[in-house]
Amino acid sequence: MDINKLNVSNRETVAIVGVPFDDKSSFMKGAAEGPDQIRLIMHDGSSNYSSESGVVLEEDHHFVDVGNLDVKDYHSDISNGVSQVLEQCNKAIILGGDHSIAYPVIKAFSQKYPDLHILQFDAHTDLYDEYEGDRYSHACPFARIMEENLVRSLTQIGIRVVTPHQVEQQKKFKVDIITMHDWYCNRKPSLRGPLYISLDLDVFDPGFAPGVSHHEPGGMNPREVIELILSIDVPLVGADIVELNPRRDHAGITAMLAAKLLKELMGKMVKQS
Ligand SMILES: [Mn+2]
Repeated sequence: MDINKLNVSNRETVAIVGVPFDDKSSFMKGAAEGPDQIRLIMHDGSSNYSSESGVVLEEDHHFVDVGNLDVKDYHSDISNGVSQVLEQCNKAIILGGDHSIAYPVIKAFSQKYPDLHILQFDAHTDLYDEYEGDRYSHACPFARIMEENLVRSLTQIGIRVVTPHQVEQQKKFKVDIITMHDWYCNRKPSLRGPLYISLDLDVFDPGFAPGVSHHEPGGMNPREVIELILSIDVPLVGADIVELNPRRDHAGITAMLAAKLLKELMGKMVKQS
C-alpha cells in the first residue's frame, strides 16, 4: 500500500484498498487473487469509467487506488491499514480477499463512524460463533462485529443458507435478514446512514457470478443489486467487495461484475459528496 498517493486536498476522494487474503477460507483458496484481478479487468480498455449514477470517474481525482495491504497479522495489519487510509479520506472501498476481512475492516470504519449501519449482500449470514475451530473464519466475521457492538445495525440481503445455529445468532444479535425468498416477495431493506455495504459476490446466482468459492443457486441478478445501489438515499461511506475467486471464474465474467459494482459504488459515493 502506498499511503502517500492519498496526498490529495479533497477528503471526499474515494480510496481503493486491496486485501489479498484468503487464509480464513474454509473450502477453497483463490480469493487472495481477487483485488488484482478486479483491477486488471477494470483497466483493460474494454469498458470506460462511467457509472450509471451519471458520474464519469476520474482516477486520482474522484478515486485513488493505494494498492494492496501486506497482511502478515490478520487482525492488526488489516485494521491498522484501513485506519491509516481513513485518516486521509472519508470514504474507502476494500477489495477482498475472503469475507473474514470484513471484521478488521469494519472495526477500523467503526472507529471513524461510531454510528455505522451495515448492509450485507450475501448467500450466507457469516454469523457462526466458530467454524471448524476458527472464530475468525470467513463464516464468522459478522458474529465478531455484532458481539463487539461495532455497528448500530446489520441488515443482510440475499440469504439462502440458514442453519438453526444461525437463527439463534440472528436473534441474539437482532440481525434484520431479508432472505432471497423475502426479496422475491418484494421485501426491501430500510436503510440508515452512515452506511457501509459488505458485498459478497456469492449473493449473485452462480450463473451470473461463477467465480466464487461457494456456489449457491437461486441468487440475485446484477440488475437487482445495481438498482439497489442506485436507490441509496443515505450517506454511503464505505464498502467491500469480497470472495472473488479468479480460479473458478469463466472468461472474467465475475471479475467484470465486481469491477462494475466497484464503479457503481464509487459513482454513488462521488455523487453524494
Ligand atoms: Mn457468502
